[in-house]
Amino acid sequence: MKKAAIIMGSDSDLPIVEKAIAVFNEFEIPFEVHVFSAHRTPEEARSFSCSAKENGFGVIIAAAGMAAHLAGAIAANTTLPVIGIPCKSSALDGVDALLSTVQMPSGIPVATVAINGGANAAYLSAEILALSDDNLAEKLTAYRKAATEKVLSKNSEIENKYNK
Ligand code: RP5
Repeated sequence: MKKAAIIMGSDSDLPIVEKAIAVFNEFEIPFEVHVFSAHRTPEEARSFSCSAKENGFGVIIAAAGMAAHLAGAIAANTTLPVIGIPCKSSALDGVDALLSTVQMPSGIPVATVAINGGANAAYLSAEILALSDDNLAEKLTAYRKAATEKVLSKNSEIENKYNK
């Protein structure tokens, strides 16, 4: 299986990134984690992005807050799918990061998840990697089935309690 990369703009983004790490561990997806900033360490961010494909990565998650250019800067230097996580780390509650991440120019896409959406970034990564890994695809199908059963069970509890 190809690896996933998780790049964060600052170690202060780690609590959000940990949600993605938990999902990768759950699905036994190989991954690397790095702190590269589009603004503070642009050369490192560029170098990683340029060589990510040849280094065995299949998807890149980029988590950043404030003027969040990290996902876009990474996407500029690779044709691998890039998933942006806008992080809530400023007085603007993450809306600044959301708009900075999602409003990419045509031809250089960034798939943007919700503000602080670390888990969904990893689930989407898993779906991308599963396109070429049948074992992972089966795990995702089983996960969805279990999630459906869990909600149906909660529904039964609520219905039995309130519907006379
Ligand atoms: C962004 O600025 C980082 O991704 C982080 O969300 C935010 C604040 O960074 P620190 O000042 O906490 O390092 O570049």
